[in-house]
Amino acid sequence: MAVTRTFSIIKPDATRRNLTGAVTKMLEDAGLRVVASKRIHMTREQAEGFYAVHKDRPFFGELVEFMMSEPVVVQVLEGEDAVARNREVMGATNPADAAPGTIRKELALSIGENTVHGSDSEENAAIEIAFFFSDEEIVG
Ligand code: DAT
Ligand code: MG
Repeated sequence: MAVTRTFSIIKPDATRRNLTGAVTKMLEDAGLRVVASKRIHMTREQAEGFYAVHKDRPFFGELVEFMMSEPVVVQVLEGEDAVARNREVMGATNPADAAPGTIRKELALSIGENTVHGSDSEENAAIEIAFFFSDEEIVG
């Protein structure tokens, strides 16, 4: 397996509860390396653009409002098979369904306020990384 990159967001429910470090530690303990990181307060344009794939879903409005509600930390993570490794440590979308030891099981509040985003494919990882980071901001 090759060393690859994925894109992660520490969501507003986590920054609000001062869990940026706790989430990052779980990512690092899972073998992922933070090669870029910044704290931002998403604009409506950013939140709507980033989640455009979900624009016809009933929860889209709620999702956009949530992502704009407090600062987030956007990160690029690097490691062996990073997309799959990150999805594994994140756990299922709904924390009620997430496996013990995963970030969402241990820390998430609900299916909406679920602590972390992670890319779902290498193709989307590249798109999502480019949405928030320039090449110069990523230091591997
Ligand atoms: P994931 O974040 O696990 O990739 P997704 O891409 O299906 O999940 O959905 C994106 C986000 O939208 C998810 O993290 C939280 C929110 N969401 C998904 N399904 C939802 C639902 N049924 N009710 C409220 N929010 C939901
Ligand atoms: Mg998704």
